[in-house]
Amino acid sequence: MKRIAAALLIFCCIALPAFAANGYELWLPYHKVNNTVLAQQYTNTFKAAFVPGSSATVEAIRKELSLAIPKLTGNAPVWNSASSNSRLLILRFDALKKIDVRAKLQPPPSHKEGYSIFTTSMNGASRLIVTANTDEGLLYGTFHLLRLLQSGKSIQALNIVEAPKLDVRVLNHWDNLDRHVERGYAGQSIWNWHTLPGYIDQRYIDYARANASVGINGTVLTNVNANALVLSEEYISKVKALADVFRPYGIKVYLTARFSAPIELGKLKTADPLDPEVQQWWKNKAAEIYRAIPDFGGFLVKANSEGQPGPQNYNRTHVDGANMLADAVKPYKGIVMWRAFVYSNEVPEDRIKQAYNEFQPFDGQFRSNVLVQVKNGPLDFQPREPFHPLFGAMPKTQLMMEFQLTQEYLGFATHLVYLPLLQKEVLEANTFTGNKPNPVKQVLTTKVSDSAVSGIAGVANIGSDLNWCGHPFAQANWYAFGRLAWNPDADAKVIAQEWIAQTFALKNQASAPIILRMMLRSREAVANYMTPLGLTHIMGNGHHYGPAPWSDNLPRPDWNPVYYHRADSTGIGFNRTASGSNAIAQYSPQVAAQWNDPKTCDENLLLWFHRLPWDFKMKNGNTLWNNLCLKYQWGVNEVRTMREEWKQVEQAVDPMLFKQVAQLLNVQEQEAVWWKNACLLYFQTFSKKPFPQGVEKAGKTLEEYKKMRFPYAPGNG
Ligand code: BDP
Repeated sequence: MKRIAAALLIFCCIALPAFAANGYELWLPYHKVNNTVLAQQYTNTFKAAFVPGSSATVEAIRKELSLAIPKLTGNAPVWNSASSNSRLLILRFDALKKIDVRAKLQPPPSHKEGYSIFTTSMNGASRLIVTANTDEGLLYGTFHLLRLLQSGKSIQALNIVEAPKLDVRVLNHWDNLDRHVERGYAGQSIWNWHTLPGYIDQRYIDYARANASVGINGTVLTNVNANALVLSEEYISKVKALADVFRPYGIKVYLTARFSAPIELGKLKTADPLDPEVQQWWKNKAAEIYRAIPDFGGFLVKANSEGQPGPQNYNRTHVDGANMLADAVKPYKGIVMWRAFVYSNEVPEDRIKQAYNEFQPFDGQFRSNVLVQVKNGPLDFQPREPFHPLFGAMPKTQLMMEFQLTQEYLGFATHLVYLPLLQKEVLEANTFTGNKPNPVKQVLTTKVSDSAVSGIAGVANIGSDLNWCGHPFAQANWYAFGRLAWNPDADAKVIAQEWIAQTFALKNQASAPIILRMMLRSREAVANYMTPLGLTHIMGNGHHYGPAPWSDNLPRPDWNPVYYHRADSTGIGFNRTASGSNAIAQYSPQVAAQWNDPKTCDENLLLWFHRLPWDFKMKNGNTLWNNLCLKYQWGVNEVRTMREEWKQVEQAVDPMLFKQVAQLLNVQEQEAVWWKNACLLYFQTFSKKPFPQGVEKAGKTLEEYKKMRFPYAPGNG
């Protein structure tokens, strides 16, 4: 018996370090600070901490510090009951002002979520102060402070003033009530609807902590392909249980509203938005939800898109539909996020033009509590797309951005792709609308009216996997989404550095820049081994796994890859200039002028806008065919470099994590090679040209690639 116990003990001791690196703690592992000077500085500061108040949010702040500080410093924080003798003060500004009227204070910004962190002398002694106008501001300030501690920064002389640049910073969960996550690659939905409301999984709390730590202040719990059931009385009580968990962390819940819910739940004959009974049904439903959840955020709606019901079923418009819901939630300060991801079943129009065509004419007609949620890219979250032409084209409508964090089109959860680089490309893109520089990020942050709220959404990459996101590096995309949502001006590289510093307990600091290089490399790598030079949407049908540029068997032409690349013996690409679909005319004249000419068009968007012969001469003097081949090869080579870089950090990272990422990078390399070979062999049937020097031979035949089937690829449907 004793021997078993001893063996168990040894086993636990061996198992523990590995458990610590399983990724569950995300970027909040609070690793022990190994710099003794800093550890002492932190310990001293937290030896006398004054965090007054009894609200649930202040409780959450104290709880977080009680968790973090002992792990970071080895010493628990000591809570003072008075400000005198306290080295750290975390309290609201109105209370702070009363403590020492002569002290030099850094007031927080007026924004309700803003805060300031500064060092000053109070009553003759040096103090570290976190202050804000609200408890949420204090929470964000506390997490900022913890970020500094986790990154090994000195906190002796601080002067930080922060406020978010966007109001609504939400995750969109494409989670079904049966726990299947549409386009989810990290397990099941974390919402266990069956055991709610009685059972509160610790995960819900940890999810809230993680979001609050990066400033995410909302969560849409359910799939855009919505189920009306979530609006039933039974489910509202489950949603309320989650809302109660999230509230202390400044997070509001939102639900997707199925447009036909009045018929399905309310047994009405119609869901016509102009029908008074329908309007009343939604008003009653809103009242019912707000009775249970007074700070309910509002609705997200996918209507008349990919088979979802909507106002057009009744010959009404998106404006009629959105405004009806907006009126229902307005008394409670709720909002409606109405998606612009629509394309018509009937019109044989270039698919990427359709959202603009349908929405732009409605500029100025939406209620002020409606945000039109525009996907990144006029098509659909591809590895690279030009910015959506609606940005800048609806100056009287509040538009919000929808980024996709789950990697539906970027290698699922097996490819390491650091998405903020892709996102920054778009946020910084200049729309040139209004005859002035007007980057997409400015369109998002500019309020179109005094009562408007601004926003941004990220389609979550979170599931029940132990490490939440499947790929350990996919956590960086969740982290960075929050940071960019807070401040779209932020630098993607700096965010990656922050994430690395907090997440990994690196045994040597020389490894951090190597990991950073891998992450920075990953964005161009994926665009090149999947869809270089502006190619798009050439993945497998339905599940979207792997390459299938030959696919042409789906009923709608614009669901098939052949529709997008249009390769034949005369060339490749989609002509979107005036002589083609003229999608280019949806952009401002400056932007259109640049992209209209293949000589001035960004090469990485070339085949998005142009159809060109295989021997078209590109800027480097090489033909289009040769460039295409070399780009694919370059993408593959970059993944190989990432693999080599990861090997260099083996000694610095946890062994289990090392092995996990090493294996995933092997898969990524194999899949990059698969993409390159399958696409080039297929395009070669039209170009009839050999691979140029430097491009590896394909290991399989085109027929072999075409035969590959993946009936159980995850995330589908
Ligand atoms: C597509 C996805 C599909 C989503 C749709 C959407 O394949 O699963 O429902 O977008 O965003 O990219 O509505």
